[in-house]
Amino acid sequence: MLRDTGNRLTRSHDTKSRDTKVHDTKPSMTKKRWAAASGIAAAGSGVVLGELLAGWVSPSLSPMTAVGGAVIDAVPPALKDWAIALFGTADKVALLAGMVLVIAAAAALAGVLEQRKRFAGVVVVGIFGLAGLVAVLTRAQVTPNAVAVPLVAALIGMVLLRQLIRRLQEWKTPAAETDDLPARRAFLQLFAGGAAVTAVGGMLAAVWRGAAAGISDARERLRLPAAQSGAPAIPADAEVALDGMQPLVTPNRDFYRIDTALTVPAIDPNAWVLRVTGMVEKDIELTFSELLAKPMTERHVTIACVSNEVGGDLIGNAKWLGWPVRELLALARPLAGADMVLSRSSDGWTASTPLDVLTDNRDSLLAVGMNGEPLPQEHGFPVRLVVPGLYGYVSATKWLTELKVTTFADDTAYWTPRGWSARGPIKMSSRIDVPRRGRAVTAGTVMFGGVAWAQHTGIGKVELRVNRGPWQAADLATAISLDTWYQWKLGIDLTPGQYEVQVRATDLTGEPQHEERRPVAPDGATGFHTIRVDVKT
Ligand SMILES: Nc1nc2c(c(=O)[nH]1)N[C@H]1C(S)=C(S)[C@@H](COP(=O)(O)O)O[C@H]1N2
Ligand SMILES: [Mo]
Repeated sequence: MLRDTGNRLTRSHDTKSRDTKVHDTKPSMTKKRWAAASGIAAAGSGVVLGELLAGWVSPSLSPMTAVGGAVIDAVPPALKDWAIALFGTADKVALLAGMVLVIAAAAALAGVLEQRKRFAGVVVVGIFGLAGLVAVLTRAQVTPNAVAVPLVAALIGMVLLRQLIRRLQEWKTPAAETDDLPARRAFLQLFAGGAAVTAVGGMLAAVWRGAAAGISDARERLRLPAAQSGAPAIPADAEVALDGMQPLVTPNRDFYRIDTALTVPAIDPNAWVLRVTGMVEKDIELTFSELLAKPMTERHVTIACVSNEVGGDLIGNAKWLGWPVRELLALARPLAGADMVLSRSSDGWTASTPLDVLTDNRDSLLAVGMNGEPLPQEHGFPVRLVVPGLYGYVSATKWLTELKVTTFADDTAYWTPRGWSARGPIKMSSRIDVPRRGRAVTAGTVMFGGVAWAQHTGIGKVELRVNRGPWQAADLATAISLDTWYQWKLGIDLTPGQYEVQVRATDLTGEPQHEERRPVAPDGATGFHTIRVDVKT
């Protein structure tokens, strides 16, 4: 009651009294600053409680991940390079931090506005809630629960902001010669509550997301079946003994990661189903336990990203365990005229893979295992596609949920309208890994080493040339298979000085690597990897 009166009394004076009052007995913070802080505590409470609520009622889609996902999808192709970096791992943290900063700034502004004009700040908070709602509605994982969350979050933020500012005004009335202690306490209590919810809840939400709601437990407990068709043994001479070489099989923790997922999808394997739909005689639904009961194949396959620059490291070789996709498609029986499979992940990302690549006798897998363990969550747990010979963006769908048999004429995958080719066979390439960048090299026989790949075709030879001189054949190690990279090495006698060294591969059909430098877009870079070597005495 008293507060109401105070509120009405003070409202008309608000605008004139918004800055420092020299006669305040507690001058530590001005009214304006308290208003800004109130905005942050109110909006922070809304956001954090929204994230926690989402963790409970809508684990696969929260307002923050929805907004982040919408931002990622909306990145214009012109900002492609930035986007590519973004789809790595570290910059996702940067995006989240950026979102938090923008929200905090807007919330502070909302607090100040609300203090000047009743409901002005509340409207700002409401607009942010609406933005969250729109973002959620654009996501593939949208459910009624997911839609409710930003509404609840916005309501919390709006009510809390109004209450905080009302109490602030009762405390810091322009007329007050001395501090009004009860009013001050009333404000500070609510403020401390909001700040505590934001801080503690924020940490809880972060931990919760990090633990991905128990999915990592399900993954730990999982026992993968043995392969009925095991991976051929790695030939003894497949690995070049040379200091500084990359391992022939890339450990999971070092495997490059590329995707548009702001937070790694957490999929309960017991709830997972794969749907085969579209131009098929028979729709199919496959559960995880049904999949694990199928005869498994294990193969080494080197997958690569179309965004890999010449000489880049967005490529890795792993031993994948899975059921051949062609077996599943054979059960569904694709209709005549179909020429593409649009694979879809739990978060709505899609890839367009030529149907024949999934039905020919190469080992395109519905993969559940990577180097002897269940797929790591960031590499697609519980099930992903692995297709020898195609770039990841047109084949390697992680967190797989649907295979739609269709045509290139009728359907378009995620990256196609964003400036990338609808089809993406991997281009042959080669890379020099030794001597490492910046490593001192002494005159004499200098050892060079690296990798070359032409998945599903195979490498015939690798050559080096110094200062554009004649090509010299390197020792090519034995392949694991045509679907993996090959290691190579070559010793070259060099006297002290500066040299330019280039590498070129030729595939098993005799086709040499293209010298012309082309950018990664729209369908993969070409050119020779070129390094400078500084030979010292
Ligand atoms: N769901 C989903 N799957 C995806 C992507 C994605 O953005 N979302 N990116 C693809 C791309 S561009 C590449 S190169 C590979 C990378 O697989 P990795 O992260 O396991 O190395 O995953 C593919 N699968
Ligand atoms: Mo990629």
